[in-house]
Amino acid sequence: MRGKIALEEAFSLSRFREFEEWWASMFAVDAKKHCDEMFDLFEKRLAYMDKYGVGYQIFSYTAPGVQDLWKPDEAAAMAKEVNDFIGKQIQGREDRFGSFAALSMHNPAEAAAELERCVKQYGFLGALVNDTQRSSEDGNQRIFYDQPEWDVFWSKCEELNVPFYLHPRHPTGAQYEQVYKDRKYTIGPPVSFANDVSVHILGMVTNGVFDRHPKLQVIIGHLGEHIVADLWRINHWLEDVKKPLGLKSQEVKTIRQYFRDNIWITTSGNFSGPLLELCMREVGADRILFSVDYPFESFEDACNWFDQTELNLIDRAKIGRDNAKRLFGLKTF
Ligand code: GRE
Repeated sequence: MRGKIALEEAFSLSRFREFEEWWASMFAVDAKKHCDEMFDLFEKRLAYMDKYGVGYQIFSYTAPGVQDLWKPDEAAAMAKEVNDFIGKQIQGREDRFGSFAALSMHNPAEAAAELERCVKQYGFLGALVNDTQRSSEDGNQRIFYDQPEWDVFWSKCEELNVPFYLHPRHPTGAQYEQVYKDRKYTIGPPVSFANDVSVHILGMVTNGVFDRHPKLQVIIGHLGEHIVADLWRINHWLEDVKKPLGLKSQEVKTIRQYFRDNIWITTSGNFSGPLLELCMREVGADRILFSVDYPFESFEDACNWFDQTELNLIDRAKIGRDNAKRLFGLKTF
C-alpha cells in the first residue's frame, strides 16, 4: 500500500550523539546503523518512506529523554529545546512530516501550556510522552497522569482537539533496583514496556480520567501493550469483581467502550498477523493505526508485513492511512 501514515517514529537531538555506547548496549547487532538512523531526520527516512510506501510520518522524541529528567527545570528546558528544534525542521516539509510535542510532565499546567504553544506555533499534532515522569530529589519517584491534578492537562488536550500518545520508558531508580536489575533481559519490548504502559492506561481508565474527559484521545503502541490479548479477563474482573467493590468507571462504560471511544492502538514494533487479527476482533479496525517504531524497528519489516498481512482493502486503508487522517485532521496529505 502506498501512502501509509506512521506515527511512532523517533529521533534524537544531535548533542546526544555522544551516547553511542547506549545504542551498543541496546543492539548487539547493527548498533551503528540504528544510531545513525536515530540522528538522521530526512535523508534516510525519506528514502525508506519512498521505498516502502509511507507517505507521511510523525516525529516523536526518543526514550531516554525528557521523562528521565527528574529535575523539573531541566526537563522543561529539554522539552522546549526538542520542540523548537523539530518544529523548525519540519517547516516547509508539512507534506511528508508532522511532529508530536515532547513535554515535561512535572507540572500539569506547564505541560498544558507547552502543548498549546507547540500546537499553535508549529502545528504539532499532539503530544508523545514516555510513560511516567521520573521525579523527586533522588529521581526515585514516578509521576503518573491518572490523578485528578492532571485534569487541567487533559482538558487542554480536549480543547486543542489533539491526541496524547503514551509511549514506554526504560525502568529507572527504585523500580529498576527492585524489579529489573536482576532480570535485565526482560527490560524493554520483552515485557517491561508493556507492563508499565498497561498499568498507566488502565489507571487512567479506572481512575475516571476518560469519564471526566470524554473527548480525550489516547494512543498506545505495540498492538495494545498486551491489553488486547487480556481484554476478556480485564473486563470480567472489572465488571464482576471490582465494580461491586466500588469501581466507578465501570458504571460509566466497559473497558471495551473506552477502547471504542477514547483509546487507539498502533502496530508499532509488533508485526504479528494473528495479534492484529485479534485486535480487529476485540477493538475493531476503526481504532487501529499503522506505525513502524523506527529506528528501533525497520520500515522494511513493518511495511512488508503490513502490506502482505491478510486484510480486506477497506480495513487496510483504514489502518494504513484513513484512521490517522481522521484522528489528526490531516488535510494536506
Ligand atoms: C523505544 O521505542 O523507545 C524503544 C526503546 C528500546 C527498544 C525498543 C523500543 O527505547 O521501541
